[in-house]
Amino acid sequence: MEIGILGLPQSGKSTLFEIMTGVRSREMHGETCVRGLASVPDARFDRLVQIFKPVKVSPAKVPFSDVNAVGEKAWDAVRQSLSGAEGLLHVVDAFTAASIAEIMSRYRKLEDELILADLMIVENRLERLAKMAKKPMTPQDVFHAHVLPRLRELSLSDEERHGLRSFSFWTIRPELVVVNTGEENLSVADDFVREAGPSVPAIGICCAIEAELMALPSEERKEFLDALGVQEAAFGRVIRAAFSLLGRISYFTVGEDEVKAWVIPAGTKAPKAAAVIHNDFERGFIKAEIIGYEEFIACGGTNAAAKAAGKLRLEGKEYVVRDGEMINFRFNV
Ligand SMILES: Nc1nc2c(ncn2[C@@H]2O[C@H](COP(=O)(O)OP(=O)(O)O)[C@@H](O)[C@H]2O)c(=O)[nH]1
Ligand SMILES: [Mg+2]
Repeated sequence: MEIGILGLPQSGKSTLFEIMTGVRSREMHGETCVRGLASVPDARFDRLVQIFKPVKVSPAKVPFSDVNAVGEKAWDAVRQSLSGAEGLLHVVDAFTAASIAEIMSRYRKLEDELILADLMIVENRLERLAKMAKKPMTPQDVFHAHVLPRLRELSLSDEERHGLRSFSFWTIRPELVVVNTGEENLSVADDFVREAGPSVPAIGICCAIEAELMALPSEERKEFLDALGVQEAAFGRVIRAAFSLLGRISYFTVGEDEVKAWVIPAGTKAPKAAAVIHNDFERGFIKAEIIGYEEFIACGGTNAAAKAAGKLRLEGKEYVVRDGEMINFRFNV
């Protein structure tokens, strides 16, 4: 479920990547693509950690990739490094821009390149298909000939998306725009949202302030945020938005040994959700014992109290797991 970071040179990609993952991308000279994991901030998870005080704490994670490529071959490097990325984060430099028009034109410059890159692939493929028109087409050829000319207008099903996977198209992947604002000009992100319209998910952040924040010892971060008058760091919102952009949710397993958030696609049924922990959990699935997070807290934050209040449910194979549920799987192999 990797997310690739895209943007024009010097837009703040590596700065953002470093803040989110803690991996020092700019110090890794000679590495074209740097990968790192970002923890997804979740107040519910933090509360469960407070309650259970576990030995091990395992929040949900999202993998990000930062590409360090310059020069003529930069685009090829980006294309190759991010071919497997499921989603994209497009960082736009708004901290050196003089006007919203300039920000929009920077944003569109890269978007146009992405569209063009996809169109070239489409055209090559269609040309090849036209040449072999006299030969019998495979079902895949037929599918490509049908879908490729209409790529941008389509809302693709998962199956169709899968059938196009080998092309690594940019424009069919979910994308979140990160407007990297100046220290004095945070509201320019709202202007961007107004200009780009509701179909473009976007978040404003000032990477310079966030980098300063992360350079502080963790005890001092809270004071820094209080001084800014905000509850949490903005990069946390970026990670969360990226996480939901990919249609992921998390469920929790809790105990004194570990509190862990497990990541699954929204709409996953209980046995497949269990397989994320171990294949045996799916193979030998019997039931899922489930307590909703809100109900657990409302009952005072103990399993016994939730059980006594009748909040523990037993669900079977067809149950679709929901975000924030606390689950204990019963299985037998
Ligand atoms: N003033 C200011 N500078 C920034 C901000 N974000 C990044 N920079 C600076 O812009 C330069 C390019 O950043 P970098 O993350 O390396 O960009 P990349 O080429 O997209 O990876 C660095 O000198 C950063 O310190 C910001 O929000 N405000
Ligand atoms: Mg960089």
